[in-house]
Amino acid sequence: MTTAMTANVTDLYPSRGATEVSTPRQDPVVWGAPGTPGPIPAGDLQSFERDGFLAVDQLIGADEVDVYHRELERLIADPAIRADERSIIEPKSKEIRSVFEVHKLSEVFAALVRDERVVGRARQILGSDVYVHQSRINVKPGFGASGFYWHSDFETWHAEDGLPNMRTVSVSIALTENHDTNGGLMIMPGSHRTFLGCAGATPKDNYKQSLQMQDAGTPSDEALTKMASEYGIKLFTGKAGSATWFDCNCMHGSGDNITPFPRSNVFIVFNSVDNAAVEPFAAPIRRPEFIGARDFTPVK
Ligand code: 6CS
Ligand code: FE
Repeated sequence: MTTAMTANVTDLYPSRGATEVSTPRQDPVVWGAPGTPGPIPAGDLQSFERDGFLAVDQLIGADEVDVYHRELERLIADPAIRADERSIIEPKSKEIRSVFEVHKLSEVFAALVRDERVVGRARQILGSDVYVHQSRINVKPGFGASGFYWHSDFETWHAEDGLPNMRTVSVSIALTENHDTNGGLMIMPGSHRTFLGCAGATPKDNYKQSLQMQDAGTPSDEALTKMASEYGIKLFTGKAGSATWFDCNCMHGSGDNITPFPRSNVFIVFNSVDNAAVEPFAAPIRRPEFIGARDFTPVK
């Protein structure tokens, strides 16, 4: 067991050392006590515990989707947003790939974060008040937008952002239809119960490259083959307004989008206020606050 002491916090999940190393999950998946009131029915919480994810067919209505989709279009058409360091540009097409901290850039997305259908589910899963660790819109335009290689978000959020425990949940809300052809989210069901510590130290300023194409923190082919054979791979499709909630440690990724149909979503990461970021567990410096928040104010 690595006992790297970072601000007096034991490193439960070693990663980015010389070799790849698996550690069984040492945290609950659903932190809320059984029967905790909230929007998620008990049966769905149980499947979230088992699979590491929960699909919601219509988290927001079609009319609301138009509001959020128009807001996304407004943001990506704004030259000031494009020039902002919070915008990540597609390496090939030079189109906007993602815009981070949308809950601060846009009152429309700030309202979505506070919506009980959204934050209420996060509180129920995490069993506490929550704050936004990260938010982004992923545009994934058509005609070649590149995907996101296999990874565990928690591996990065632990190693680079200093989240001590697996008490973090993400929601991806589709703003355009997620077909089975335009680069949808893929998750290995059940993979959240094993932490895969990746080999290879984190380069300084890693985020400048990792948000376009992740390298540090990506699993080996052997590990991925073993996990995919054991867990399988589920592709998430759904209409605009559908959502996928997934545990921070799910092994997931998405393919390129070579169709003409954009696969745009808004992605919000809720962290428990009892799991606030400390110093990175396996990186030389913190990532910028627009990627890993340091404002732990609970969402009210
Ligand atoms: O590094 C991160 O925080 C981001 N990277 C990916 C590929 N997924 C999670 C997160 O948005
Ligand atoms: Fe991810």
